[in-house]
Order: sequence, then structure tokens, then C-alpha cells
Amino acid sequence: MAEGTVERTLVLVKPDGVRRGLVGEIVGRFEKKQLRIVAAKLTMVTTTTAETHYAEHKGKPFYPGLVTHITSAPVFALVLEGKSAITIVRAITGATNPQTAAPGTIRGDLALGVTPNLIHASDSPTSAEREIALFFEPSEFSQYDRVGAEYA
Ligand code: D4T
Repeated sequence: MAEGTVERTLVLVKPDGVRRGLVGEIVGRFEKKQLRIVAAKLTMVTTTTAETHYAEHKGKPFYPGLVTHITSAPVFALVLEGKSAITIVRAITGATNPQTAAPGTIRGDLALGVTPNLIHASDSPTSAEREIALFFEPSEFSQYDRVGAEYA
């Protein structure tokens, strides 16, 4: 089996996740998978940032609600690093619609609505690079070795 290359991905625990007190549960699932948190913060998303982040959805019927939701309370933003991190985080997150997301995934286990679906996770290396730069400055990153990294 080929080893994946090390990637970074942006995860946002959306306002519904923060307000429901699910930050620890969600971040814990990624930590247990041995992904490394390299940057993290609780932050309000401005309307300008929300519109940039969701630019590809502009004009869709759910776009206004999406921007309203993501700006309604803080998000917990983090950058995760690890082999094939982008694909792995999407798999742990589950399908966009929590009603059809597989049990065992975060959305499948913990969410019901599509707009309040708990998490955003980058869907490609190009998106990850763009989204990480939108939410984090280079000075906000830390470098360290994870215990158990030799097994990852
Ligand atoms: P993100 O980008 O937030 O990780 O979600 P997905 O990659 O799984 O889903 P997406 O880009 O298609 O949708 C972005 C965001 O829009 C919300 N949404 C989506 C919604 O409120 N109504 C809808 O009908 C769809 C398709 C949920 C996620």
C-alpha cells in the first residue's frame, strides 16, 4: 500500500458545533486519528471572509443562509497535518447532508441539518492552501513532534 504524502487541511467547527459544545468531541476524533494540530483558534468570521470562503456557492439558493450561519457565532478554526490529511478528514467528517452521512462519521453521528452540519473541511490541496491562508497567518503555526508519530 502506498504511503500518502503529508498534507495540511483547514477544519472549521462551525457556529452550531461551538454553540452545542462539541468542539472537544470533534477535535478529539481528529487527534485520535493521529493528525497533528499545527494551528488553532476561536474566531468570529466576518461577512467578507465568509463571502470569500464560500465564493463558489454564490448564487445558489442556500448561499445567504450559509453566510448568515457561519457569521452567527464563533468558529473553532484549526489546521490539521498528516499523511493524506485532506482525504482522511473528509472521510471522518462524512457526507454534506447529515441525514445521509454514514454512522461513525461526525455528521452521521452528531448532526441533522445541512447548513448546521458542524464542520467545514477542505476538499482538495488547492482549496486547502487557499482556505488556510484566509484564516491563518504564518506566525500562528507551531512545529512539534507528536507522540506516536512514528506509527502514523
Ligand atoms: P464544506 O465545504 O462546508 O466542508 O461542506 P461540503 O464540501 O461537504 O459541502 P459543499 O461544499 O457542497 O457545501 C458547503 C456548505 O453549504 C451547506 N449547504 C450545502 C447547504 O446549506 N445546503 C445545501 O443544499 C448544500 C448542498 C453545507 C455545507
